[in-house]
Order: sequence, then structure tokens, then C-alpha cells
Amino acid sequence: QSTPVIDCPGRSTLEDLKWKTPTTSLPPVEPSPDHFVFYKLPWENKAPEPRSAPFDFHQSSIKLPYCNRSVWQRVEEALRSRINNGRELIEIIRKCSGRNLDCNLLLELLHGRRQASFMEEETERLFADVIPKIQQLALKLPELVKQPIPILNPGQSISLSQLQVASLLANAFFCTFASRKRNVNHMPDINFQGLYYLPRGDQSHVESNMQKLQCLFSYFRKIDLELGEPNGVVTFHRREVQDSPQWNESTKPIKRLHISRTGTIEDDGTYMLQMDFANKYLGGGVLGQGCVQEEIRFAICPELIAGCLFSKVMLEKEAIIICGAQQFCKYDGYGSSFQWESNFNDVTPRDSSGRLCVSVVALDAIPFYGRKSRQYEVGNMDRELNKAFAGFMVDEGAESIPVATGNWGCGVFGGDPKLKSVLQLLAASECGRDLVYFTFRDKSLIEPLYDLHSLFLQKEATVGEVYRNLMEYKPSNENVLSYLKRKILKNVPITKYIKGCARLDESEGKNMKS
Ligand code: AR6
Repeated sequence: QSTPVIDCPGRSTLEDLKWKTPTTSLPPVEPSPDHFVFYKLPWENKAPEPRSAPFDFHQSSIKLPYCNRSVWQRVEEALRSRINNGRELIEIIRKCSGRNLDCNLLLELLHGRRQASFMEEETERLFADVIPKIQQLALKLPELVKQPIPILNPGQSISLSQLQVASLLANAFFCTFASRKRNVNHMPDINFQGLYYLPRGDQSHVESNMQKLQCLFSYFRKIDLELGEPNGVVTFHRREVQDSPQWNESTKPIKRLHISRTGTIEDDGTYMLQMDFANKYLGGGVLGQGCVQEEIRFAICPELIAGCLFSKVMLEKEAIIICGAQQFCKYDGYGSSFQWESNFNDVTPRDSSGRLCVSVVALDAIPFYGRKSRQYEVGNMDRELNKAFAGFMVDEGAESIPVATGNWGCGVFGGDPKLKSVLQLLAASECGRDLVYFTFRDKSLIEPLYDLHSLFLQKEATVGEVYRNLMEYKPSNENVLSYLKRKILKNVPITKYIKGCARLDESEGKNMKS
């Protein structure tokens, strides 16, 4: 008996899923008790003027360096001097921080002979143009940011102009913020000192840290206080979802999927909700060791780093969403081969609030360094689903742009891409978003995942149905995708299924999609 060939409904192209109108994933900027806006509205296509947002003094806040008179006097005095070379720069950083910091890696970058070190002319240009600019930006902080910055509570947002962000990062460059310890303050560090330090033993991250610093210099090079460039704004939102879905009862349909072996989240996830494979401390090792997806994204879009200033360690059901961060350079390589490649002119359009239409969602997966089988435990699968749900949820007034993701939690954190892809598909579907999955050159996931997804669509499987089956999976020789296929197929006569793209016979009319 011949089986009619119909279009495989599981395979959508990137173009099919791409949002046609540029948009961000957060509602427009509007001040409220939970949204601190540090500049005057409305945004009118030029750098907005700073304003003091009303502040609730019960809320904890970041002590800005100028709040302590003696600290700021010391910083001002230091930053008003002309800096001509690496040694002088280090002296100034030490004065600003009030500590005798080890900055030998910075010195190696500026005057050393390592592969990543600057050429002499580059160093000269840096001291002529870029370092004075960073000094000026740092000194402008009291005029640009006129009040304490809150440490965000769940549900709160903060919007800053790109110039305010630049001034904060310039202060971080000179290490003017009070130092923090993760285990004491439960916050990531913000000063750049972790990048300046030259380890005695393991040198594996020295070159990549130099490359990260090159990215940061690329960023500062582009900031122009006089011209008021860049003139947009960035929003950081902390979202916690207490009431997670009743996954086993969900009747939501499975949404569309595109899988690609080539491309990256940041290059090809245009107008999508782009995943940051995060650490629970936002930014991970961007200002220290580490040079994988999160660190690279933060290095090429340094405005994301500003989030480290006011974000506490992420809770179990929490995500951090950042809209409007610009990309300032291009890169090549990954991990220890990571390299700054060139400056980058980001021409992404802005939304009506002045944010670049780039939405990033930071989600920390569970690290499975040791017993990898733990990831298939119900509690852990639930945790990842609820975490992804917190990130993918669509806010009122925002659009359900697709999620651009990939092997979340499957690199440094040791997860199984087969499992994580299904979990992300379920969470995205529950939130009504399509999913674009970049396998990062891994061919092996593409066919089995498309195959299973097609079957879900043919069978009109719901999120709840897939979830119930998934929760019964036990690690064995049968991988999780094959297992789900078998379970979902059980309700379909086997002869009606063709491998490679689940198709049903015409007689199964009610299930057929064209
Ligand atoms: N686009 C798409 N996929 C990518 C990209 C990209 N630009 N870069 C990497 N991948 P990993 P994790 C794929 O290890 O396991 C950081 O230190 C690639 O297949 O960064 O969640 C954080 O701060 C890679 O193996 O994420 C955390 O501490 C996989 O994504 C920790 O790592 C996972 O990337 C998070 O580790």
C-alpha cells in the first residue's frame, strides 16, 4: 500500500520562524515602583538626560563609589592625571581601588610579547584615545547616575541609558566599586580586577583573558560622551515564577522547531529571545576565568556586564532578561582559542523605548559534573523545565518571539543535549514560543530531533503528554529521543510511520497536516 507523501510539518526554516518586525521581549519602558528608570522619558532618538528615579529606602542598593567622600576624592585625584603607559595605568587602578592589585596580565597585554599582546602602535593609540575616554567616563558618574542603584528584587527592572552603563563600566575598569565575595555578598564581582591578574601556575586562560580585554577596549573605543553615542537604553529584568505550570496536565500544543548545525545564537537569532547559557552568578567567568558561551557573549556585548552590578545569585525559578545590549566586536574561536577579531558596527534597529531589538535571557542550568544520570531524575528535569519556563514566559504587552537556543547546560555543565533539547521545546511550547536550535556543529542531534518533533506534530501530542512520558524515562542503552519516539508511536499503527519524517496515511485524515 502506498503512503502519500505530505510536507513534513516539523521542519520549519529559519525564515519561517523569524519575527518579521523588529521587537524586544520586554514591554515598553515605563517607570513604576518595580521599574527604576534612570533617565528622562520619552526617549527621542538621542542620548536621554539622566534623572533620579524615586527610590524606596527599604530596598538595598549598591554603594556607588562617589557616595563615600574620601573614596571619591581619591578616585577623582587619580583619574585626573594623564596616563602614558601600562605602569602608570596600574598605579592609577591601584589608587582607585585602594588596594595593591596584581595587574601583571594587563601589563603583558599592553607591553608584553605574548600572542595576544598589543603591538606598540596599538598601545600608543590606546593611551592617546581610549584610556583618557575611560577616565572621563568614570569621572562623570555623579552627573550621569544621580542616585543609588537598587539591588534588584524578583520582579523588578532597571533601565539605564547606554552612556550610564558606560560610566558604570568605566568605574569597573578602574576597580572603584567596593570588592565583593560571592560566598559573602551572593553577587558576582563587577570590578575588572579578575582580568588583570597573572596567575603563577596554570596559564591556560591568560591568552583568552587578554582577548576579553581587547573586546572591552573595543567597547570603550566606540563610546562618545560628547556626541552622546551610543544613544539608546538597556533594560535588565529579574523574573521569578513561583507558580510553575502543572506540566503533566498541560494541553498546550508543541510549537514549531528549526534546527541548524551552523550558525550561532547571537548571529542568527535575530529578533529572537537569545539564550545565555549562564552561571547562577550572572556573567560567569567573564571578569575572571572562563571563555565559553556566556563569557564570550558578555565580552562582545559588554553592556551585559553591567547586570553583574545589581543581580544577586539566581534563584531556582529565576531568569534575568536583558534587552538592548549592543554588540561591539566580532570574535573567532572558542574557549582557549577565543580571539577578538574586529570592531563591529551593530545596526540592529531599536524599539520605541530606544533599546536595540536584542533580547538575551540568562538561565543557569544545573551543573552535572559528576553522576550524569542525575539529570534524568524527575526533580532535576522539573527544575530545568521550570527554570526555562521562567525565562521563556511572555510578559503582558510583549510579543512571543521565538527562542534561539542550543546545547544549554551541555558544555561545561555536562548535560545531555538530547534531553535538554526536549525540555527546552516543552518549555517554549508551554509559553507559546517557537524554538530555533543551533547544534554548534553537532550533526547527530538533527535527524532524531526533527524526527521526534514531526511525530509530536503528527500525533498532535501535547506538552503534558510528552512530559508524562519523559518523566518515566530511565537512562539505558536507549537514548531519550528514541525512547520518546517509541512511547509516542505506541498509539499509532507502526505501518503508518515513515522514518526520517513522521507521516501518516491519508486514512488517518484527522491527524494529517499539510
Ligand atoms: N551559539 C550556539 N551554541 C553555542 C554557542 C553559541 N554562540 N557557544 C557555545 N554553544 P557552555 P553550559 C554550544 O559550556 O554547559 C559558563 O562558564 C556548545 O555546544 O557555555 O550551560 C557559564 O558562566 C557548548 O558546548 O554552557 C556557566 O558557568 C554548549 O553550547 C557555564 O559555562 C554549552 O555552552 C555554563 O555551562
